[in-house]
Amino acid sequence: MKHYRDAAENAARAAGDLLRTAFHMPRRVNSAEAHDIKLAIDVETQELITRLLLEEFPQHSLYGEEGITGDQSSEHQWVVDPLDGTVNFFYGIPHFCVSIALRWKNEIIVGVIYDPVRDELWTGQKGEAPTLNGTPFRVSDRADLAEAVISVGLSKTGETIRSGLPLLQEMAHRARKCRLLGSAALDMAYVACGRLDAYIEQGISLWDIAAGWILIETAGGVVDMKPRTDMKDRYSVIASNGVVNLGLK
Ligand code: LIP
Repeated sequence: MKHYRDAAENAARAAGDLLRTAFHMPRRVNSAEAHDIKLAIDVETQELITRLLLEEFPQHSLYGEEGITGDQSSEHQWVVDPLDGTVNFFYGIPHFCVSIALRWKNEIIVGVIYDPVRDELWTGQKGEAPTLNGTPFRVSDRADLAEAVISVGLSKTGETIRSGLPLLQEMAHRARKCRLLGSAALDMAYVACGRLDAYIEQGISLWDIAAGWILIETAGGVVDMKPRTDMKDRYSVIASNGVVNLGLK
């Protein structure tokens, strides 16, 4: 397991170095929609991660936001978002990250999230306390929603915005504060280390939340992921410290 974790950390740091440099350079846009932008750097970063991980583990496969590599039925599958928070990156908002998880027989066993701007590396593995830059952490213990800070994501489509806004309105009235930070993976990492008490989003992809899932679970929190029946390969996620009373039906 340590071998997998070290490889994920090395790949995340290498990808982070590429993104940190590219952040100060002109953006090359591959496509732009009403609520989403795809950049060339997303693809280049996933190519780097794929090369580093699959050179070390040729039997493994990779499932990423920018495409898949290898036999997806292989026992070991890397689940990767090379640049989470692409719209933030495009607009020069320094809140984005690299997210890398390893799934073994359908169970996430390793997760790494790296914020190259703040040089913050979250690492989690099954059966161990997770760490932030080497220091162990736990979720918060705030149970009262009125004292909680919640992040809500609205994802990328009119449908997810329509279904997310009522939730955002409800949480804005009931929680101390609500945030829309624009990076699901960093939202998950922030819940895991107690900076946020919960994160909610409808219509999110597995690569956005896979690494964060094991960080939160090993830090004592709870992640409720439900596949959306109306959207292919999309999930509704409620991630929390496990004690905050969100009162959601
Ligand atoms: C983003 C997520 C965010 C969500 C955005 C988008 P990307 O991922 O991190 O939570 O609201 O719509 O899905 O596209 O930057 O990898």
